[in-house]
Amino acid sequence: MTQTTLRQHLQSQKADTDLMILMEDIATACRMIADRVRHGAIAGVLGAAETENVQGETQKELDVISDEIFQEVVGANPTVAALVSEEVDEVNWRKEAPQAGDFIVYYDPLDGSSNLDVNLSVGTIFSIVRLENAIEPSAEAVQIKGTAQIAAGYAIYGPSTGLVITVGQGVDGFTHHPGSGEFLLTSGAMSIPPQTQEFAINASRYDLWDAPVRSYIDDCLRGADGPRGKKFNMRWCASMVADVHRILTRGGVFLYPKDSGNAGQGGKLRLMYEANPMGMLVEQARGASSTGTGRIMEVVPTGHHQRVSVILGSREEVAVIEGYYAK
Ligand code: P6P
Repeated sequence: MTQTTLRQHLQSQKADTDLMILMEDIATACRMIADRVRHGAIAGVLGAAETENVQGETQKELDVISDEIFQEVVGANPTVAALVSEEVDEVNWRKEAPQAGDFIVYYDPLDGSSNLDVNLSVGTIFSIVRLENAIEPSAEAVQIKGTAQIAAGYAIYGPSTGLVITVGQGVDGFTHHPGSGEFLLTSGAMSIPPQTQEFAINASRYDLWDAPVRSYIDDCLRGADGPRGKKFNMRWCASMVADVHRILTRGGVFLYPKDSGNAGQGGKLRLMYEANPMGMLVEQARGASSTGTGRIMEVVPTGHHQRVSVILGSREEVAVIEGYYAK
């Protein structure tokens, strides 16, 4: 087993020094979050905080703790101009006069936190954009298309603590080594098989789905004698990081489409710190990421908490689903 560390791997990819340092700081924040998550009930921080986030969701104690860790560790990096967090309404400007070359980091500090109380996998998702010019701090200034991302990734707090990243040269997976504290390269050049027989969707929303989604799932469930001519399996972790990690590891397709229950909000998952980073990772691993009618990373943001339909994974299966929308 090679012992390549995150830094050594980023050096081998000739990542820009400031970006490499930022990725190391994000990895440090994820290690600290993992430590808090792994103490679980013992630390007395499971359960709900007495607060709601901007999404109107009751915050878990660990949501708040994880966001604070990210702010303290990553926000201390002098090249970070702004932090955009799922847990915080306003943009967290770290500089009064952001310069060209500074970074904006969008993040969901603890995605899937409803799984914490039942000890299932959760994660941290991040997206990095680099400013090409000096800007004036404003809410609009962080509304940047996903195609501008220079890096993205997630930490997954599962049986082991993993870190999956891209700096635009493919996707690589690392595993936290408790002894050294390092993230060691364990899955180089992750690649999503183009075809799959496994879909991930919250099937309890069947009655809310638009016709294309319902038709697609109906046809998959008709199995080998149906129009798809093969049997499908279903998985749903209620943790995007866990579902996407499975897809990056063995293929599959993940759907959280806009439906009649969430259409007023534009969908469930957030564009800037869930759909865009996962979209970049999936595309860098030769998969596809779509709203059903277009590429996720081409969506022009109108707000840093906006929501969007998400269909991503094995590229040929995503194309099949886009075909249902096109009918
Ligand atoms: P549902 C977690 O709250 C999350 O944002 C994603 O991680 C996950 O895929 C989805 O929502 C789960 O949604 O409707 O199954 O609770």
